[in-house]
Amino acid sequence: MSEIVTLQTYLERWAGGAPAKTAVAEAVRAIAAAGVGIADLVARGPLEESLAKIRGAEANAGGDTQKELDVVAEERILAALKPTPVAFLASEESEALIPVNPAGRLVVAVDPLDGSSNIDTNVSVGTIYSILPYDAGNHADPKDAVMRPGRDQVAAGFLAYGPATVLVATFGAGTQVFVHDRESGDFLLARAGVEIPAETKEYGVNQSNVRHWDAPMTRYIEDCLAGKEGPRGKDFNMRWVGSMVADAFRIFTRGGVYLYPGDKRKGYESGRLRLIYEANPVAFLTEQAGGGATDGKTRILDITPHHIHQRIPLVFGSKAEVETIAAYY
Ligand code: AHM
Ligand code: MG
Repeated sequence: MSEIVTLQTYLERWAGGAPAKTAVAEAVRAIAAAGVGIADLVARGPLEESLAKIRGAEANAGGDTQKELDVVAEERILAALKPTPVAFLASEESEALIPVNPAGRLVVAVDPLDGSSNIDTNVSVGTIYSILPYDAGNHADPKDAVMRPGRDQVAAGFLAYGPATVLVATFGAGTQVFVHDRESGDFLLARAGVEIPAETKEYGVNQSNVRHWDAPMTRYIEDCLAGKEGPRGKDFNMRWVGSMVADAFRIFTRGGVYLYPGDKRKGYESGRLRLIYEANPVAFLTEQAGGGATDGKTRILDITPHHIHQRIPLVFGSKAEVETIAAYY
């Protein structure tokens, strides 16, 4: 029987006692622990109906409506990070950076609850995180620490609260899948060194937006829809959960591509996903699993953000298919 490796053991081995890595390990452990609490809330489904309620008339920092669970999830993550070496938290739900621990040497960026529109539908939702170094001496404004291209991330990952609560994590040396074991309470390593198949016949996109898309995107999907007889010479399948974490988990399991392009709707010119706490962590995980991530023209991890809550067109998944899509652009 192969060795059972808990998240704790994995993190200790990875950090090897090095202070900088131990700090990252502490932050990831805290986020995972907060995630277990959020998963418990999500699992109560309609028994916690109020969590799916829209908060007053409030919109979050990105201009979306805020649900009760969005805010509760942020509070849980912030509380879990307090005793860790994290200096600041950037969150989808808060306009400005939130101070966490003045002695911290990391910044964490999170989407506390990804897939908010699915909260009351018993469909997977999740938490996405990105971890970057913070140096009080170098970063005059703490915001400078998060306004970095994604290639500077030291770790990233997401939790998906589905039939299983999973943690997909990278520390820059491959992508690992951990599964929360309800019996022991631990996250157990289930798949090490995930490899996304380079080729695929499966794409995920919100096709109801077709009339708003630009020409390259429309042409790509038309060619997929044309199937065997079309220019792609193969029949495609379509899957769209509407929670990026769930779509990403499927891609990490069997390949595929996820697309959220920019479109002509007001506010969607750069798509829907946020660069710093959605696209960057998923791009890091994807590349570490042999896949690709682009905005159509530029590698996601090479884009320098100009705003904490900036959106970015996002295509990620099976490498060859991502390259094909980039070629349409
Ligand atoms: P959220 O963080 O507010 O939940 O928004 C991000 C979500 C993604 O999880 C999902 O893929 C996408 O938005 C769905 O958007 P749409 O409802 O336009 O299809
Ligand atoms: Mg999200």
